[in-house]
Amino acid sequence: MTVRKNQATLTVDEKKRFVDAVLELKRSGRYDDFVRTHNEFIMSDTDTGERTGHRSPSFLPWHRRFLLDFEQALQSVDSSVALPYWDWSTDRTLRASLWAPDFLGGTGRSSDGRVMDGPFAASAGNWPMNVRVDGRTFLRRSLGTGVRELPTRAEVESVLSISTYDMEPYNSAADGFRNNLEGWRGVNLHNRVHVWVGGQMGTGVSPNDPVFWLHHAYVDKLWAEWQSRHPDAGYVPTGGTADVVDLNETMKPWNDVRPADLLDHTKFYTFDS
Ligand SMILES: [Cu+2]
Repeated sequence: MTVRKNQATLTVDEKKRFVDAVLELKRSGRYDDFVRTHNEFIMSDTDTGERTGHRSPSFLPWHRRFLLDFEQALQSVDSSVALPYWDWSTDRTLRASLWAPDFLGGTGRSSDGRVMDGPFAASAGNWPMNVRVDGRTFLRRSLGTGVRELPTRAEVESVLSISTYDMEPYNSAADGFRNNLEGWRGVNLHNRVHVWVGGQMGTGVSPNDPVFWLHHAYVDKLWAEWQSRHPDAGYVPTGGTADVVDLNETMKPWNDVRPADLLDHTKFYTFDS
């Protein structure tokens, strides 16, 4: 059974195996398929039309399935690897071991945002930006400049306390847990982390930065924490909603999985705590 661990607790060997598996997916071309898929959904999910991956109730189950696909791809390279999560409410500075050269590398240089160290630095030669929204072919970050502060634990708690999963109009204007976690409303958790990292993470091709997976693994964990705090609250809507994925409707691009199939993460993995 896969156990997803806090990235701060990984051993040197676990970090190396994770990085090596990611680099192998990149080398084989499989990694860029994930970047492409994510960008296609970012570009097509709209508040007034069909919406599946983002700004909609299915934001959470869609990313859960997307991460499962990626984790299974990693495990096809090295069966010992699981996705780690980044608790950005705790590991909230540039000094976090997450950004060390033996893991994801640090922030970009000020002139052009280019990441200069770690296994994903352009200079290492293993991380070309093939799926991109502009001409720049190197991984970029500007940690803590687009927005100064990552969310605090108190802000996370305030969102976990919201007892309704989602609300009409089921888009970026909605109240409820999902939209406050996604960040279009309220204290802004998930969206703010993308902006805090900057570079490709602030764009539709955000999976170009491997921190995407660690960020979303923590967002996914917060969904699980919300479920255990609100055992009587469930995914909504439950049927007949235009442009929105109802509980028992299948989701694109897979077309064989429904939110209902993804509510219980313990069918697929557990967390270290
Ligand atoms: Cu995201």
